Amino acid sequence: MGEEKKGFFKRLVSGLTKTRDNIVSGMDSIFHGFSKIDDDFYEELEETLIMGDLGVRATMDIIEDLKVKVKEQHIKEPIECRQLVIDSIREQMDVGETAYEFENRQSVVFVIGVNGVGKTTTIGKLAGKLKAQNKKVILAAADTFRAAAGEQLREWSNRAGVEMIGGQEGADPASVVYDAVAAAKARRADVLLCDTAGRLHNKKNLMEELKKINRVIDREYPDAFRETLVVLDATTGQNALAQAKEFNEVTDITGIVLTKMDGTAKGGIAVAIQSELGIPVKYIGVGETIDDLQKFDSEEFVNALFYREEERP
Ligand SMILES: Nc1nc2c(ncn2[C@@H]2O[C@H](COP(=O)(O)OP(=O)(O)OP(=O)(O)O)[C@@H](O)[C@H]2O)c(=O)[nH]1
Ligand SMILES: [Mg+2]
Repeated sequence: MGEEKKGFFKRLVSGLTKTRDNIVSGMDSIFHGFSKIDDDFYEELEETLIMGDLGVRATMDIIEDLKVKVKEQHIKEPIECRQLVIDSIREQMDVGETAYEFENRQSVVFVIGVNGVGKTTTIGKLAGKLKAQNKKVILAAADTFRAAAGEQLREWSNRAGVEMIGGQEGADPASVVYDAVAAAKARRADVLLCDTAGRLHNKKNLMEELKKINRVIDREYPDAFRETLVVLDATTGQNALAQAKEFNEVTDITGIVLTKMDGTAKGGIAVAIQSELGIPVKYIGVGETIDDLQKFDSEEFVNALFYREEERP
């Protein structure tokens, strides 16, 4: 592992401490507490995974998978199931190889989510990452609902050293995006990142506005590769899942960004979201600074989630 990667992994491990304590202690007491693999064992395990916010569907899949393997491999000891459960989650969470294609294409990243989940912060962090790869990045400040929103994005654009296109408070967000697309074309930008409002006068308004912005991008920038990221706050657990479902009705979501994974005990929600929606979690936020966004790596994730410091493989 390179030094930078090591640093990221460390942050991930420390960010997931509460989630790990939550899930691992429960699992350990089952794996060590049961002397044989029976219905009670499976029931307890099921309960622990659900309590760990992995969701009903993912939990059922994991248990089914485990039962098959236990039978096939003639496993007798509960403790042997531990690794099987971990492997099962890792396989389920694999994002696939094409997940970050937008980084290498001329693309528009449309970032949506309810208020306060971390959209603007995530865009700032992403801009920093892309800039570090020598990409030409432009930010579109399409949250014109609050005056402070544009200023907040401006700060991030300065921090990341990228350009931002904004509008006055109350300006039509779709027209800001229209201008930003024109700028992206004129300057041959690699990636255009669009920030959006998380709250309007009501939810219907918000959804209609997002559709409108989406249409502008489709119409004005048809050649651009499209990435639509829904940002979800991991601390809200099952609520995050419900939000993702709603946004998925408005537009085709291509990925999830799960923020505030640091300090939450509900990090297992990443597994639930992937399993229930079939949409990959592509990034996770583990803090408030520009370096605190990581690509989702299922191997690292399960390692950080399940192994305590002293037993990490
Ligand atoms: N601890 C932690 N805080 C985060 C993370 N991501 C964002 N935040 C914080 O969450 C708060 C809200 O972040 P914003 O980026 O403003 O959220 P937003 O979705 O743009 O909010 P609206 O524009 O109001 O819809 C800020 O205080 C951020 O610093 C994260 O990964 N970890
Ligand atoms: Mg914002």
